[in-house]
Amino acid sequence: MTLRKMAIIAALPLLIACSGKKAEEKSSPLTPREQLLALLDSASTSKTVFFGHHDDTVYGHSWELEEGRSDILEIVGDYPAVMSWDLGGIEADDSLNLDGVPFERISREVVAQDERGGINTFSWHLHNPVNGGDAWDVSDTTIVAQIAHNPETTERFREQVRKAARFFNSLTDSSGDKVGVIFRPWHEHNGNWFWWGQDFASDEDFRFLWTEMRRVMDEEGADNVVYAYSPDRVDSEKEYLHRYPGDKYVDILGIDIYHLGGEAGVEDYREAANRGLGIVEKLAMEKGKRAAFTETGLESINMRGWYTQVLLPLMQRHHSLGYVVVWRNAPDKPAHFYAPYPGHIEAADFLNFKHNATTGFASDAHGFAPKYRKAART
Ligand code: BMA
Repeated sequence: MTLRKMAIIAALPLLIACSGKKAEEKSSPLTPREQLLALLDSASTSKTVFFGHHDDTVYGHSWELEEGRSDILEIVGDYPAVMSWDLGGIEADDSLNLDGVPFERISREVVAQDERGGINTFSWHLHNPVNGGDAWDVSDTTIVAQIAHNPETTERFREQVRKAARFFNSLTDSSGDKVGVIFRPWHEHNGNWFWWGQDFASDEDFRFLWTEMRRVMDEEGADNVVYAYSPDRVDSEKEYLHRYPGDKYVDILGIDIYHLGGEAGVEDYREAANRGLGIVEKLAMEKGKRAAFTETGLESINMRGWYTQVLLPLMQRHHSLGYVVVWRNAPDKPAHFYAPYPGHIEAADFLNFKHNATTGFASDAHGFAPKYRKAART
């Protein structure tokens, strides 16, 4: 045996140990946050925009809380790639959220969506911590200031956030691992319809909602959460960033823009959406963030071909977006729906939308599963 060979043999255990370690590192699963972000990156680079629907599997236009149903599934044979949910009510220890959905059911649906390879996102229409008024109660315009400056209110606010954090922490899959979710609090803050809206807070106090919320979420160990920022329509980058809390608080740059006024409003919508999404894409690129169309839709879809003629061209033009979410199909308000349902005249158009290469549904998201996603979930 040559000296050289002997040296190699002597070094073998070390080499094996090293390569073993390397292999282990390489195949170790991503954290839930990393998995979610990687999935959005895959969509973005492959010019796929995932389709999402609020409360998709918990009720539809003419049914409520049945298991296994979805208006989208019943039209196109696939689930949305993104399920949107709302945490409103968790802060008051309610068992049902503000739209009557049991939180226990939402938890199960989040896990089911994760198991099918899709994404979950949460908004939060929370009651204020001063007088318990709902998200739309703007009669007291000092709520945000009180949260920021009145120690007792600050503590009540922290407690609200702790309850949200505990809910996120409780979202675990069948292997006991936490499920990564998107959280999109303080949405549409540049409007004046929520107590955290533009005219009801100073810039600094509004930012406190974000920074303190995030501090408490981190303190509670809610490390499975990806954060989305989503103002309503804006005209400029400056306006978009007006109350931006800072890069360290936000992972996804989003925007909420609805098509208002039926067919007569189509140009206004196209213009506002092209402008807003252009801003979101540009800033996301510059800041190394993900981009999304966090809420949109045409209530009642009272225009022919809306999905393929209006929404799809926006998605094709702004293909770096990770996803687009349309709002809910309310079971108790017949005109309050944003996705077609079986029998609706736009169901056929929606099927064409689904078959277009740009749009991604749950099975597409499953195909994009990040390389190091846990074996159990691939
Ligand atoms: C609004 C409407 C309301 C609903 C709220 C929160 O846009 O859909 O009916 O309660 O969102 O989901």
